[in-house]
Amino acid sequence: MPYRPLKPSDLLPKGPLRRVGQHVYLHDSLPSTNAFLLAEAGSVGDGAVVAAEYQTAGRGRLGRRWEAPRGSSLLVSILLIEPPDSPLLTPAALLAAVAACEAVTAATTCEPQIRWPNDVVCDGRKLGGVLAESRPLGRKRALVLGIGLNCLQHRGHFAGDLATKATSLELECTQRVERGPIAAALLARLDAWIAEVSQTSEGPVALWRAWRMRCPDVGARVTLHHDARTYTGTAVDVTDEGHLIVELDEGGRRVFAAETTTRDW
Ligand code: BT5
Repeated sequence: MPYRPLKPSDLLPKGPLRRVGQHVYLHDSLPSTNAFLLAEAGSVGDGAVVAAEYQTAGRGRLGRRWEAPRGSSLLVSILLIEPPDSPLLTPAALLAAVAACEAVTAATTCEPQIRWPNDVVCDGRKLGGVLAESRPLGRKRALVLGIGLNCLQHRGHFAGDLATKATSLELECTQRVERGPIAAALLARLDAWIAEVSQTSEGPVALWRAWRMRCPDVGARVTLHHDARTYTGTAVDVTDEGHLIVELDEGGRRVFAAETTTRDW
């Protein structure tokens, strides 16, 4: 796939950032940008950003894989070193999904939505995914926000079940897709939300509102897998923690946690 390799200056927006992007590491290939920052959290410092053109073991949730041809995508992770009771820990994935939608909306002609829990979708197909992971780091926690956004893929790049369920900005946008401005917008929106949620009392509510505005799932039919069982029903609401409340076809309501539930397309 023809692509222009990303440069550190592509990733940083023109305006100043508060926290994100203190150090930017660009790799041609890594096992996983999230794994890199979790392993190096003690040495790379708060606000570090790592991006890779290719991942040999890109991670999804619950042990799944994230697949992207070399140079096709934005594969980016951000490290935040947080106190153990940080207000960023619970909404981290939600924050990254909102920032990814806002960045794509600002930098392209595509306006993605969020599909519960944190898929970034366009026209019902998956454009991107986010993975938030954390681990103890001394008395603090290393929180890593990882974002994968499909940018330059053509139809033939999506194999197997991705052929019908994935999409890219190249396929969705009317204009030429350049990864640099999207990456810069992504870091700017992450930086803004991180400051708002961690420093203002209204931040978490504002983030939650932005997430709901982009998530049309209330009222949608859903098939969910949890604890080796399949559930079907209608989504009726989302809790403050981001869990999905479902009116089950078998009767009754049940709350499904984002971290332990998978959803059929
Ligand atoms: C996610 O997991 O959607 C989170 C993906 C996060 C990837 C980023 S890339 C940078 C950072 N470093 C990492 O190692 N990871 C993060 P989940 O909801 O579990 O979805 C995974 C599922 O999405 C897979 O099982 C496939 O079905 C599908 N999938 C894999 N690659 C895809 C792609 N490029 N586009 C669309 N769907 C994909």
